[in-house]
Amino acid sequence: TTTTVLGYPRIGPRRELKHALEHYWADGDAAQLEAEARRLRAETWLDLKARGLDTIPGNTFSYYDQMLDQVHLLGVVPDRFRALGLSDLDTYFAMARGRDGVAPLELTKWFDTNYHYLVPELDRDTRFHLNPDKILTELTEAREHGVDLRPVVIGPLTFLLLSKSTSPDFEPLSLLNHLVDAYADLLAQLDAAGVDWVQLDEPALVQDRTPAELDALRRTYDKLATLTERPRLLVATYFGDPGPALPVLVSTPIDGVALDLVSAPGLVEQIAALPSLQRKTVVAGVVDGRNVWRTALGDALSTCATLSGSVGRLEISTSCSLLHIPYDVEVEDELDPRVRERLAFARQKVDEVVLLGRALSESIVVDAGNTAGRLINDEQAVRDRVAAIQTGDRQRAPYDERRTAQESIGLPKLATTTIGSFPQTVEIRRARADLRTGRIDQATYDERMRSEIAEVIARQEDIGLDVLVHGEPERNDMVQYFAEQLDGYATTKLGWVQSYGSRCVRPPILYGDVSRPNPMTVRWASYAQSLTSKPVKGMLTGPVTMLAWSFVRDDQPLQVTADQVALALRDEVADLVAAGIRIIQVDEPALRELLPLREADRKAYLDWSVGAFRLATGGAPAAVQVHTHLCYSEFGAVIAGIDGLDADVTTIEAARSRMEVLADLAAVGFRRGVGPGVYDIHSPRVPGTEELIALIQAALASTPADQLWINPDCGLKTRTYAEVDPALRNLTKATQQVRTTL
Ligand code: THG
Ligand code: ZN
Repeated sequence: TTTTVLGYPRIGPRRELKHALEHYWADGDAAQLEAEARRLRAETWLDLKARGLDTIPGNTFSYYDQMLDQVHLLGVVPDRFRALGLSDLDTYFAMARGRDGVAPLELTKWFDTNYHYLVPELDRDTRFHLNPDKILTELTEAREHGVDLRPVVIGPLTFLLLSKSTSPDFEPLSLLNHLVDAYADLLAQLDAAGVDWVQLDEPALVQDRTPAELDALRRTYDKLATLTERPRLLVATYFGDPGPALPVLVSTPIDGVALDLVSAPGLVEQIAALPSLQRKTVVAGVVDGRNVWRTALGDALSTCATLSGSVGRLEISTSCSLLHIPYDVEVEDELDPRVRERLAFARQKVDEVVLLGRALSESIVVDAGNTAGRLINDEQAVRDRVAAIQTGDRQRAPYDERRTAQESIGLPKLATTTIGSFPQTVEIRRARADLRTGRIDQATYDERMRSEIAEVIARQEDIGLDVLVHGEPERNDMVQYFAEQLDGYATTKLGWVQSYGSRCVRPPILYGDVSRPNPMTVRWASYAQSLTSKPVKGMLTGPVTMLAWSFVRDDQPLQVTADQVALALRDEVADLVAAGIRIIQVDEPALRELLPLREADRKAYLDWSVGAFRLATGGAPAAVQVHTHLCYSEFGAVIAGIDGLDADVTTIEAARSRMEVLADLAAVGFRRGVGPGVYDIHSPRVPGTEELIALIQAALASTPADQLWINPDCGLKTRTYAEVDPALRNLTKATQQVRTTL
């Protein structure tokens, strides 16, 4: 038995790569960036080797994203970037970030993780031009450190299935034969460079695939695996069960397959039933690569022992790349030790894999006193409360009744509002940093936040918005802010995980039963409301997003955890109502993100996720208006769920898709309030009044005026006042002009 991992974080234990990238983008010193990248790669390889891992994955480093690397590897850079005439490195970053008015590649979620990749663009004229310099250089670099790598490359099928067609009536999959030729060339070059194994990642196989796609799978690997000049081929699937793709894949003459036994434990039985695996290597993903809990080593060991009888050769591994978890739990010296002893970040996961390998080959007994799985913060009161939830708790008064009751709020047609956050100025960030380091005390900090709120309220009154917000200056991140105040949640100091490019998040860790010791937002909301006669929205993060952007416990169904969080939010809603707040927004930007990869699992997900939202908001009286906000414009699969949330008003991203989502909503009979964003906050551009009028009129074509709200796409925290102020003034001006035509 040998040991490996499918991939490793690359941003650096202290986000060194982020800082190096941001320096490069500011000052253009490529040599400095390259030196830092080389140092980080070497550090990773040497650490993995020192920890005792047998096989070390290569090509896991990336300046920005592994799909973007693949665009470079295959020479499929769209013409608009080539035309810029930049160096290879700057062309690469132009695809990631855009440049000189040229729009970047689209960014989208990597399966059901919180990582985002850049979407390759392919058209009917696309031809592949192999460019393997990055992979080959890293092989040489690693050898200088005495390390032989197993290069990791995205497989041809997943590459095409995740790419976007930019020609009408053109399917990227029709490029498969050309692409397989390019991979054949790559394999020959890797073989010539002395590579023993190559890992081709095919996570697209854990999604629903058509018979034609399964046929393409068979053809691809029959062809690649019958080549004579090639390293041994390991095909990796992860994030789920490859289902019918597995027998197809293993019927081809590939040498090994990596399987995610954490997300699909049932695979163990399937493996035993596939005789072709008796001649292949199975890389068993028994250590969870995307969550932070220590592994129950005894269980993992018995899985491995079972498998070793039914496969040609067993290699122990993580379920997926460790890209999705932080580097090292040892540096988290402020974590409650009872929480910390249950955690394993990337370095500790490697140690677990190595330990399992030793235990299996040397028959060592592992860690009987393992703390994995033991719950701390077990709150019987919380569990009792979840057990006592009634159907009626998720049900507000009928919409017509609510609508009448809410007339007392006194809103005009085409009511204007914003999504919640206002620009996080340098002063706000400084105040937060100063509080953390003790330079200012809590009272001084609170005073600074209050004066910021007063300014934000005054500005909104001046702009003429109808429903105001306090601007959220006190919040670092919409999930972390609540996690810090809830029991059962821990936050980390350095637990950074790459979200996209140089951007990272520190997902909080939900480790036990969740409850709310104190009100979390009431004092800020009621202070803001005391400054104005216009309604101020109370702002909360919904239960699904609180889970989606955290590491969650794996010892109970997500649904139960979601209901615990929902009950805490329900209490917050009650306190906001008691404090006189008449509009409460519960954001669920991540509702779309946790959607299961397979169609068959989606209904159950939407049932519990929508149910949790309704539990959080179900206690709001009829006269209180509940809003929700959802990010991203791809709503197709969740549109019925959005209706199911039963919010009085839903604000969504729509500016970039020209209001198409409204027609989709009308098609499912959605008749509550809707605020399609008329202003794309992801761009610094200030929209003009005429353009906004046109968008509002386009929206009115499918939505009645008393149902329509006018607002930006998303929160304004990443923008500056120089952009936000004129944009909002144009927004209210455009709205007033359209109102006169109603
Ligand atoms: N919060 C959390 N998770 C998220 C988002 C969020 N996941 C999905 C989506 N939003 C990801 N988008 C971003 C956008 C910006 C940044 C990260 C993820 C970002 N991060 C800062 C950086 O890397 O410099 C660090 C922010 C911090 O100090 O906490 O800019 O909104 N939880
Ligand atoms: Zn948003």
